[in-house]
Amino acid sequence: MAQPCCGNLLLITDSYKVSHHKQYPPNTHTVYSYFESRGGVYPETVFFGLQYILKKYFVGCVVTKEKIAEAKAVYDAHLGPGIFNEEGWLYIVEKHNGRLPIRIKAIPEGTVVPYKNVLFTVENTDPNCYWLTNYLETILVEVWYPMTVATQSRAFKEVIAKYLSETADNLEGLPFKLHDFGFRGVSSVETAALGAASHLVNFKGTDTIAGIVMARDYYSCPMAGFSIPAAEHSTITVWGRDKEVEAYRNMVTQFPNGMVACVSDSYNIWEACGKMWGEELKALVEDRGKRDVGPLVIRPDSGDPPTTVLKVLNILGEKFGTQMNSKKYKMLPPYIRVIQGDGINYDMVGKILTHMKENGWSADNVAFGSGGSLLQRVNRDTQKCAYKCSYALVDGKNVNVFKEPITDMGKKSKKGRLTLEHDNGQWSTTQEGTGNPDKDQLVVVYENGSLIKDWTFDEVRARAEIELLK
Ligand code: AOY
Repeated sequence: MAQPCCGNLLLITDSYKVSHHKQYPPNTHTVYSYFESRGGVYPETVFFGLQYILKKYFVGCVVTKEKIAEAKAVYDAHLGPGIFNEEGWLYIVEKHNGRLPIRIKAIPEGTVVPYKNVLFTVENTDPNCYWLTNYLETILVEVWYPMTVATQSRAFKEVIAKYLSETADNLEGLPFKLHDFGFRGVSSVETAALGAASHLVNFKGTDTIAGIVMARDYYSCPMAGFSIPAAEHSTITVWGRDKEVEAYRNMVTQFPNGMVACVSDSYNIWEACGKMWGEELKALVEDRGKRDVGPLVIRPDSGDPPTTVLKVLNILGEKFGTQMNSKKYKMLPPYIRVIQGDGINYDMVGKILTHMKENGWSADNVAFGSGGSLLQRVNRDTQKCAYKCSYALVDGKNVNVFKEPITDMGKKSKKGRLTLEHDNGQWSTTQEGTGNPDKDQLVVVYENGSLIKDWTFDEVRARAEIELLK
């Protein structure tokens, strides 16, 4: 069975919204709402993910008599009879062939915008459908998730780039420095797809296949992310504790060419690095260097991450030797690297890289894996995302619509029609329709059932690129 209700947009809303069509003043003709990040953890937001929502839920004939009948049955039983706007929805079927009479203008996906700016606007294009603009809030605000994951992943990228620029020969390795391990740690497959695609806006390493499929199907990207053969604990421990070294030997033998990663903390990470990789299997590992195939990547998976990574580097450095790079930091030989995938969040990356730097190690020796923190430890408040009505046309009069609660001025909303302007590096949202439409960065992405802009993943990535790489 497919996911419940994803086939019926009428059911993808909050219960109370089903009663809102009765609550507007008489002769309301236009309701205009906007979406913004009102603040939050990261001062700049990467806008991403609206196109998925539009393609999946909004494009084409999304209202039918059958869907209306289904929704009416649900809402009559759930809210009581006579609340659901059957007439309004039937009008959309009859007058608009089931296509939504809605216009959405949005900042092009991948654009990096400081918080407190409008990111998209929504309005009805048929005055009879004034009630529709905010019926759609629930699903549209779900863009907070891909947007927030893309934003946080980009912040990871900035901190890793900073340490690479200080301690590495170059930034070439950056796209593969943060690998997505998060598939199992998210609440659903749709979450995995969205979150992983959002991470791939900034990076190219992932184990979350759902994101690759999403970038392919919704953003025309043939292959958005890459991975390598890698061990899990079971494929090592099933050999038995006394055969751990044989399990490792098998890894480098089965995957003789190209990179291979091997989790090495099943019993004793220090012995695995020192005695097994560093002595018994040393010649096999060095041989990868002689043949110039990809490196062996050793993965610790427990312990205090900064301490563990440093100790693993020190042991491997003692056994395999080190070289000084152009910035005077130590590098392991090119055939051996480390990936830390346990306990990785934004703060921990900085802690590990500082500890390495203080001990003379280049950031280029390591990559990171992140799961739950990357894809699931975010919520709508991370960037304080909200959708608010700012303008209405009522009885032929323009109304500036806003809230300004004395109990929390952080929740005050913008007024009137909005434009998002970008002038010599500065972003600003102009309110009350006073902005210069020629400078407006918002573009029509959806109108009356059609997708007007179809951004590619390459375009999204180019816009989101960090300054150090521009
Ligand atoms: N993957 C790099 C390639 C991926 C993974 C996935 C949960 C990889 C591990 C690795 O090297 O070790 C999901 C945990 C690990």
